[in-house]
Amino acid sequence: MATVYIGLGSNLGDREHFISEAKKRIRDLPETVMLSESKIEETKPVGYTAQPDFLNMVIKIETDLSPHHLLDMLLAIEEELGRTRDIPLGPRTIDCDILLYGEMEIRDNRLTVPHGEIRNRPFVLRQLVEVDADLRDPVTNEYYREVLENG
Ligand code: PH2
Ligand code: MG
Ligand code: MG
Repeated sequence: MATVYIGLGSNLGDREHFISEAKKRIRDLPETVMLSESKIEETKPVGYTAQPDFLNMVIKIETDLSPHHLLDMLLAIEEELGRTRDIPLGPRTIDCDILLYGEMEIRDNRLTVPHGEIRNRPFVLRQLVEVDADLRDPVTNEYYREVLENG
C-alpha cells in the first residue's frame, strides 16, 4: 500500500458539493482507504487570477492503485463531476491532484510527483502539514513545516 496525498480544489458552482462528492468517490475507489483530511480553506486564485475564489483541501489515502491508474481514476471522477478544460489553470468544478505518492518521484508527460505547485502554494503546504506535521519532501527530505515557515 502507498500513502498518497491528494489536493482537491473547486471554484465553480456548488463548491462544497463538488469537494464532498470527489472525496466520497475517492474513498470508494478499489484498493483504497481514506486515512485523514485537512479542513477546507477558501483561497484566492493562484496563477490565473481572473476567476472566482477556490475551496481547497488535502486528503490522505492508502492505495494499491499504481500512480497512473490512480491518475486515470481521478480524471474520470473530474469528468463525472463536470470538469471541462477550457482555460489552462482556469475555473473548474473539481480538480483532483496527486500531490505525493509515497516516496516516489515521477516525471513523465502525464504526471509530475511531487506536484510542482506544492512549494508555490502556501495553502497546500499548510494543509499537508495539518494532515501530517512531520511530512517531508521525498526528494529533498525537507520538512514541509519548515518549507512553510521559511517561505
Ligand atoms: N488550482 C489551479 C490554479 N489556481 N488557485 C487556488 N487558490 N487553488 C487551486 O486549487 C488552484 C489555483 C490549477 O490547478
Ligand atoms: Mg491543480
Ligand atoms: Mg489537476
